[in-house]
Amino acid sequence: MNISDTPFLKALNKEKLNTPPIWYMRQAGRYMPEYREVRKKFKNFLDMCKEPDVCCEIALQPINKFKLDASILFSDILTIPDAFGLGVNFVENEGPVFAKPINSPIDVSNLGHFNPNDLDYVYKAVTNIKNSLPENIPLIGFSGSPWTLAAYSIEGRSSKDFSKTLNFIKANEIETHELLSKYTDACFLYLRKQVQSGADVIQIFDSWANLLNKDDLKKFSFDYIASLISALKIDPVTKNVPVILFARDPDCSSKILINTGADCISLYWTMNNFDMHASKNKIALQGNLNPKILLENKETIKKETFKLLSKYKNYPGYIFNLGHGITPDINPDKVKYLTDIVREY
Ligand code: 1CP
Repeated sequence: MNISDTPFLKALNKEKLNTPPIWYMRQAGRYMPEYREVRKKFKNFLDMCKEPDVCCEIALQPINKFKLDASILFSDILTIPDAFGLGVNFVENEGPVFAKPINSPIDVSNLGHFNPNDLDYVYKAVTNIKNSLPENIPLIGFSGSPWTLAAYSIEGRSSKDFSKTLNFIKANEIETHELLSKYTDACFLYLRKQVQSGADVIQIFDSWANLLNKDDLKKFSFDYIASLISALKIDPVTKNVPVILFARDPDCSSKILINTGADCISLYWTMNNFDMHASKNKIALQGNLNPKILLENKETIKKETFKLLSKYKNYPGYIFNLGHGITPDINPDKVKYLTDIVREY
């Protein structure tokens, strides 16, 4: 079977399908008892990501359980800052904590050189997952966007408002651009290796796009995403690999998203006014059910899902997904129910 004949790749190629392909952001994760069972064996989450066989086992859990149309590499976006030597640890109930965050402009100039081979454990996971998947299930590789990686690296942890980061970029614009350029080059090399190892599609996560106003969003995030995508589109290894861009609630017009060069936009659940006329036949769309709907009863889930499906049913190139990741408080039975009703619609 040629991977381009699968529903997921057809949708990314802007084909209209009767039933949309389905996958979920964070489809492998804490909401699954099978995942929690494996997770128990590791103190630091990143140590688990460094075990390709474990990543493979976890990536396949939701595929086997829900028969989804695409698999996603099991890893994290913070592998790149870790490879730059910033020392990423995942602390229980706190999330990521950096041992050596970017505190001053000098830290940017002192940042080491990125060696893509330091992330061999990720490429091994890609190959293992690809070899274990049924041949008709495409595999998504991913990276964070340069901006989102920079935000974690400066903040040194997760945060509601990333105030340290926003102060830093205002005070140190030149060094911020230096950091973003280094991360853009690293993302390119990293994604290229993932494709060489078996990834069929790429997704870029700009999870902290919402921190920036219109002008800064272009300057600090989307210009770098556009240059990353254009590098992927001219490289012989990656040029035919579709790129999906997820940006959380960005302060920009639909046109700006369309013009990033991505093949598909993954819509955050609040992005209900996206200009589908402007994107039609140019770009595929993915999304965007509010993940919190999965906490409601089945009747509500069905009503909201059918409303969404009717909105996108004539759109050429539509992929069913949530507007952001599945949260740990969601019951897996609801994920099964959701998947079944999308196929039944
Ligand atoms: O303790 C645990 O079990 C760790 C929980 C967890 C999981 C399951 C983390 C920590 N990362 C992941 C896996 C993961 N992360 C995947 C693969 C799983 C899948 O989709 O099936 C992916 C694609 C990511 C990417 C990722 N990591 C993003 C981008 C996606 C998004 O949700 O916006 C981000 C922002 C991260 C950072 C991260 N990783 C983990 C935590 C706790 C955080 C911090 C989140 C925050 O800042 O609030």
